[in-house]
Amino acid sequence: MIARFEYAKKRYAELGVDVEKALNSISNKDISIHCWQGDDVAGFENTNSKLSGGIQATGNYIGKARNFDELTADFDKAISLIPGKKRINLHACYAVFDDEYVDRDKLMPKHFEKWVNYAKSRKIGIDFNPTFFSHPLAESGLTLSNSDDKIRHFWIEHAIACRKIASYIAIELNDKCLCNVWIPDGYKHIPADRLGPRLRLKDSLDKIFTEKLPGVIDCVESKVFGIGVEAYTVGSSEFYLSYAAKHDDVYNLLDNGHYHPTEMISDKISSLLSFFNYVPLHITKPVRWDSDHVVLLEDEIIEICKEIVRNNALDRVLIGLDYFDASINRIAAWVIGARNVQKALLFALLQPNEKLKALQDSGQFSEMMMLQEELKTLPYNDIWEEYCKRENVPSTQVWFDEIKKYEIKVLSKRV
Ligand code: RNT
Ligand code: ZN
Repeated sequence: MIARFEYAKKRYAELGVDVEKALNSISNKDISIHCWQGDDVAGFENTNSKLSGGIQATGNYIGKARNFDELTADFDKAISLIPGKKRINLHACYAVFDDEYVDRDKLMPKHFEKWVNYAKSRKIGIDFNPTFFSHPLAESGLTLSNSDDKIRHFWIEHAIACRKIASYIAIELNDKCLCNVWIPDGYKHIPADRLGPRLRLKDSLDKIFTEKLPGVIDCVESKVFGIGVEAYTVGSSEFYLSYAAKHDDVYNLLDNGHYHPTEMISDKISSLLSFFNYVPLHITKPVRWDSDHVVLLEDEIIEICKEIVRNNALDRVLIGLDYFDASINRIAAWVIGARNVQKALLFALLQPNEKLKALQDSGQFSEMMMLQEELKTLPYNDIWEEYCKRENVPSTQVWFDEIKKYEIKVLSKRV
């Protein structure tokens, strides 16, 4: 093993790549893992609201987590098999109610105290999201853009409550907390008025973001369409990009499932880096639509990671995962997707980026193409295995044995 790693290191060094530096960079980069893969975006409210908002988790695999203890136990299992620094991404519907249930506009920091203690004990960060779906007041399909002032006000209050919770989390963990606004608002049929809902959304956002809150990085997430809202999405890409451009402390989150199928976010990151301090991401795998399949190690994921690394933007691009697959072991889904993002990042860190840029700038495109292709088959996996070893996680497919054992011992008992 050592011999293979040393050989691989030498091969990369020949191209000017410092493998130790790459290993050091990757182990310091945190990835925000979405809690909602563990329970098909169900949350803990127990109000019988079905998942709504034009998103869907399909499948019926055994063992979905049903409460805080189960979800954190499953998450623990997942992160024990994923190398690198981890964060957990929470939605407001994962509030833990010890005494009585409160509606979303009344949520308070205390409802996330258990999560904060969990994060402290695991030494991980937390990111946060208000939940604008799976709720009776989201049933009309419109939340922050609703023409009914009462409904719109309810959701504004919810978002403000969530920003306060995000600030509480940031202060408690002595960290930043990304707070992401995604709303499902839109229409199934061709609307008669496209501007009205957008102006109402703009006004709602102004109210939500009035107060600057310590530790919070605010962002907005656009979308192209959802199930049942195919004709019109209020929070479109142009809408939120313009909003973020006009508001100093609001950033534009890119979800790679939220664009037309041939539109790649790997080409958008550098544009946003030209104007914004932060570029938050949701990494997913869209199949024909925003299907939120498990992230695989594919060209676009590698290209996204290359953009982060070669633009020296590891601190500015905030990586989060976003998918929900209920058709396979949910913990395996977490681990496969997160390991793949780690693999793509490591691959990107092992590119001779300065050399490749110089070839581009001097117009040497034959050599640039040749080198990019040769790099694809360098002994990358030997570096990956060494990385996993240093991180104390299984370096090969044997991690799946842990999943099988856990499925028998724990998941299969959840009936
Ligand atoms: C939906 C968005 C959003 C959600 C999560 C659950 O299309 O991608 O980010 O997936 O908030
Ligand atoms: Zn998303």
